[in-house]
Amino acid sequence: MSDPVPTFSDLSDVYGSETEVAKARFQTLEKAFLERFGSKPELFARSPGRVNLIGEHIDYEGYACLPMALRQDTIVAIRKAGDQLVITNIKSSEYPDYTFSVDPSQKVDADNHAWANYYLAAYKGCFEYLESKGKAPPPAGLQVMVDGIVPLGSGLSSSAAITCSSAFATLAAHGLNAPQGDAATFTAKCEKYVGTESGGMDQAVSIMGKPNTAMLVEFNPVRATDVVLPAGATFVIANSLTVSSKQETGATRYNLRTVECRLAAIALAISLGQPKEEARKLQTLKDVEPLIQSRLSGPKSSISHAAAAAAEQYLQKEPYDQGQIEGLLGASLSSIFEGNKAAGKSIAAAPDVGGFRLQSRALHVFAEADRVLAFRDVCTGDAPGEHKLESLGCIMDESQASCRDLYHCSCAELEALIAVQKKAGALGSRLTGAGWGGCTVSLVREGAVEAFIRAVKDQYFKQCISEGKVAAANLDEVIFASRPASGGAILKLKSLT
Ligand code: NG1
Repeated sequence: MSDPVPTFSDLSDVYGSETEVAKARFQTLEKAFLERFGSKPELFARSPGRVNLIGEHIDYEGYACLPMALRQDTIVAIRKAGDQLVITNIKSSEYPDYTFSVDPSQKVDADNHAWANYYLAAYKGCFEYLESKGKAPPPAGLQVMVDGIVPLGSGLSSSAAITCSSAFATLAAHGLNAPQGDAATFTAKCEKYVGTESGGMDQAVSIMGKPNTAMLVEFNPVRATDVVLPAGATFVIANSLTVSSKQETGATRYNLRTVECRLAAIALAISLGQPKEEARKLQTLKDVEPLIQSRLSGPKSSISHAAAAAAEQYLQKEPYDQGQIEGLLGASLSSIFEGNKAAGKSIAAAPDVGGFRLQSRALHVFAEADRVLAFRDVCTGDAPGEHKLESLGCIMDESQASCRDLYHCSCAELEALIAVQKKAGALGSRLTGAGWGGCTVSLVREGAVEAFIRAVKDQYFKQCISEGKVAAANLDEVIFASRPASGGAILKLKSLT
């Protein structure tokens, strides 16, 4: 965690057996950069997407999750030149050029969902971090070209891939670097400039991911520990082909969940006897644990049961309206979330989706936090392999049921895909990432993967092809087996020829 983001001079250090494919991509990017800017880039940086195996919507509540880095990544080519930030994309017809001033204190216009906002957010985050360390260089013009292959809005964290790679490229272009732990912390903050009240799991695993191992990512401070997956376990990712953009739907979905969880934490703390003024300072459901702990006579392991029991006892099952919550908390919501524009939008939008559901959000978070540790314990335990696979599958299925019934972040397409996958032999199958669309992750026995993928293509994707949602030629991009891959890196390549 205190090691800097690694710098490599050879693509094989990052891409291993897939180096040739990666090399072709880097060559194309270098050529496009040369055509666009008249010079080759000085260096590249890359950071991958991730798949979360278990632990959904709990990172922003302070609880650990268990993701792994993917081979799909974002590459940023960069060069110091001129006196502006010129941000371009290799897919220039889909993603137009943007030009910004070099002033790191400029605001990101989060209401305008521009793709280049992610670069600008990373740029601001880098300077803020460097200033806090007294190491900020004078701002300089930068030419940037981005090439991302993590599917967007699909729960595989394309946003962390672009934010982290942009941050490394910016640091490296100024001859600087940062410890991985610091980079994970400041890039998580960057997403807030873009308008997402993100947790921190994605950036942590995008930066610290390693080949052949999933990671238990914990927070405050952010840290990652290897979790070796059982032999014979293959995780298959499948895209429901429904896109849910957090930037565009945040007010009623992702950001509203973060608001509901914080309100649930404050309401619980008050019910457990904490003075209102103090309770209103709490940020996460994990912050309520000491209060629950102090009332607990049994072992610490039963804390999540006690927390769930408290949520059932003290929070009403029906959604709250704003007036009810303000009465309970003894303050206006605008004062509790003062300065948080994203939360303000969610508070205004909550009546459109029936109000604030505090009990079910808290019940999901406490139980999901437990499932992460149970999943880790199965992986590291000494049960026979087959038994381990079945246990992991059950935990994943329980997580899905909770995401659907308590957190309300599934959708019809995800449910249909998961039903097909269970029928096709998945030991467990669940949405991954924020949900409301995007991808699923399924645990499949190694020897059964081919038949599984064939069955899902036939029973889910055939229909998508006929509806024009995907071309038959691209099916391998929407359903594929994944292995844990390398985390982020700076690439000062010897040669690309
Ligand atoms: P995705 O949907 O992959 O971007 C988001 C959050 C995570 C986490 C998950 C839900 C961002 C950048 N990422 O992931 O931090 O909260 O949802 O578990 O907002």
